[in-house]
Amino acid sequence: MKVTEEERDVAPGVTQKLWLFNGTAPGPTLRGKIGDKFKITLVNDGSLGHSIDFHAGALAPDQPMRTINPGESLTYSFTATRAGIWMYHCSTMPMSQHIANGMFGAVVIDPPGLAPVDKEYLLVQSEIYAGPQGGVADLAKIQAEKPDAIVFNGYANQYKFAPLPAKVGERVRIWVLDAGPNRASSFHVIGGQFDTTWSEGRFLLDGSDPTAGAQVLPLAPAQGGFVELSFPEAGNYPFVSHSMVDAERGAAGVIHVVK
Ligand SMILES: [Cu+2]
Repeated sequence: MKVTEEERDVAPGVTQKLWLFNGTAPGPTLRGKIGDKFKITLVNDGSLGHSIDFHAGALAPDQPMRTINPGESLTYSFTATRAGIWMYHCSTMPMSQHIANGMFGAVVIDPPGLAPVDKEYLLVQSEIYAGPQGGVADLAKIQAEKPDAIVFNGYANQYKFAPLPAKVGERVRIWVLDAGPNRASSFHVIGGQFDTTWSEGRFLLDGSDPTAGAQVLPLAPAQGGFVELSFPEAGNYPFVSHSMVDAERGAAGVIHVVK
């Protein structure tokens, strides 16, 4: 995985010099199953020290999570022994700024026996504390917890501009990770009800009781899970963080459902 520092748009008209894993924020989603061994080479092609911390594996952090200087690399190996959508992030201080400036992503380790679905999406919620145009995340705004935007997959309102498609009656699974760095997420689909929710290692609802449903998937910073639902009729179903000020800051999109 290569760390670079590159300009990216994070909202209409807002460009920031992000710190990135493999050129995107969120970084690439890694996926595997219980027992898989992951071996990641981290290469620092940036101008500052950076590092990586994978929540998906348990190990002594001292060496693999160490900060490396520009031009250096390290190898990080872990074995996935527990299912979930696990955060990874740069852990170089100030960590809040490294995460807010783009250094986060997801590792999905599928729960054994998870049934296939018709459509699967993955959303990572994060916060934008815009620095000057073309600059990096504003540390004073981060420390004051005053975000300019809350975003799914790195760009404010992107799925309002390009809705996620689904069909009436299809089973849709949406994985959600709250990368923070600071704010919780209350993931909700307007007009939808979740018949299945899974978070942090267990089903909250396993879909077996047709009279049981959920309206949100609550996630503290760094928590993740998934929801499943199907749509009763064609239409445009918005999804939001139901922390409403965050939805209004850009944590909102649309699922476009057709017959
Ligand atoms: Cu970093």
